[in-house]
Amino acid sequence: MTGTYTLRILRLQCMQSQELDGDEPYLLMGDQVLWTVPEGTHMHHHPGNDNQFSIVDFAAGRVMEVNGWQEHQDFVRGHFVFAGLSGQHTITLMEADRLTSDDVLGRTPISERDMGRGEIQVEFAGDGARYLLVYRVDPA
Ligand SMILES: [Ca+2]
Repeated sequence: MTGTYTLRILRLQCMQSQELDGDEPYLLMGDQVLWTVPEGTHMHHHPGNDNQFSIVDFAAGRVMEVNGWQEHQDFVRGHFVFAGLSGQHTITLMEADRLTSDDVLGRTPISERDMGRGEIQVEFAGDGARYLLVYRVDPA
């Protein structure tokens, strides 16, 4: 098990938000923050205003809002592609809370065993929320 691989994080979809007005999720690899919901916005399964979106498309840099796809603010192209990884890494979806400690919504291990599986969908269902993370693992 000495191969290296490339992880591409493709999409994050909110199927059920934890909070009525939407969540403040963020993604970690190990303890490194990969992505965090833009300031002042929330993820919600049924966006009702311009501050809410249901899907992040990390490949195209857009989010699904109430009026359809919109540009992801402060998007950095290529930021969600991680080449030359080896061994096992853990992706964690967290949900930030202002008054209490942040919630872990779910975790998934990434390794070279995921190569060649195409788009991998993992459902995170923790603390009353339900999210779908889509990624792929390719040879480095
Ligand atoms: Ca929250």
